[in-house]
Amino acid sequence: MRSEPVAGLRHADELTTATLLDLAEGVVDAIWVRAFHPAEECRAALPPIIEACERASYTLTDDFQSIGTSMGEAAESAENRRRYLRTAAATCELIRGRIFAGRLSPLDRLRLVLDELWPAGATVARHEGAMLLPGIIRRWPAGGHANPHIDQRDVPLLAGYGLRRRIGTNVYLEVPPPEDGGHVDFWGVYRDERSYDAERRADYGLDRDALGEPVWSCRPGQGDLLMFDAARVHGVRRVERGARVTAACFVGVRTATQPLVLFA
Ligand SMILES: O=C(O)CCC(=O)C(=O)O
Repeated sequence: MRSEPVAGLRHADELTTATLLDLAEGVVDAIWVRAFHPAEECRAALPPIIEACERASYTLTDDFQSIGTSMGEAAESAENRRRYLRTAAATCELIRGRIFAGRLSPLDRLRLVLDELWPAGATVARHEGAMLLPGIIRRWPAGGHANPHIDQRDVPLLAGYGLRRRIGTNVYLEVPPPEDGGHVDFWGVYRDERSYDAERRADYGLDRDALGEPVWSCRPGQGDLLMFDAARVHGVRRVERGARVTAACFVGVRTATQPLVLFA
């Protein structure tokens, strides 16, 4: 693997203007805020999430379930891209109206907080006037995992933005019991997305066995928020028991004088 080796990860434990700017500039690698969203509100959202996951179909992999068509899926074909744009508003309404049912969802709250903290505010990303999906829900049942991967900036729906950084952003609504996996493991960084493409597996991501030990592993608690540079190779360790549920999006960074853009 040609990513740059690192000795460990620097992370901040508060979300402030200063830590966001540090993450945007690569001064810190991650922001990990404990108990960002109240645990009882995470728990209340789980039954409608399970119900919606049973109905949803994620086409890229069987390794986890997803409510909403993701940017990763949209990047696979023109038909997926059309579906992504066609379904974004309905997915947003399902998550806001049925799943969080009158309570502020963690990603809606995050968007407000980012709008207040970032010098030029934060908004939903758009493509030719159409809203991109601002958030998605993912569920890993026992046995679920995600291969190590990066999330690329160079994808068609984001082309107009010229993003300097793509920040992976997850709020953990359910986590497996301690010792039962679900960690987010981190390795090195790909500066050049084409070299990542050259090493990709046929399904998605990279071979975990070829990467060696992760440089940092985060085991988030229920309600925690984790934000990290998505150019850094990351993967979800296999869930041995229980389940893992996240509210996920990406935060796109241009410069401090341009708004952050959110998409999933
Ligand atoms: O669920 C997580 O903790 C990380 C998910 C992931 O791989 C990503 O956000 O790209």
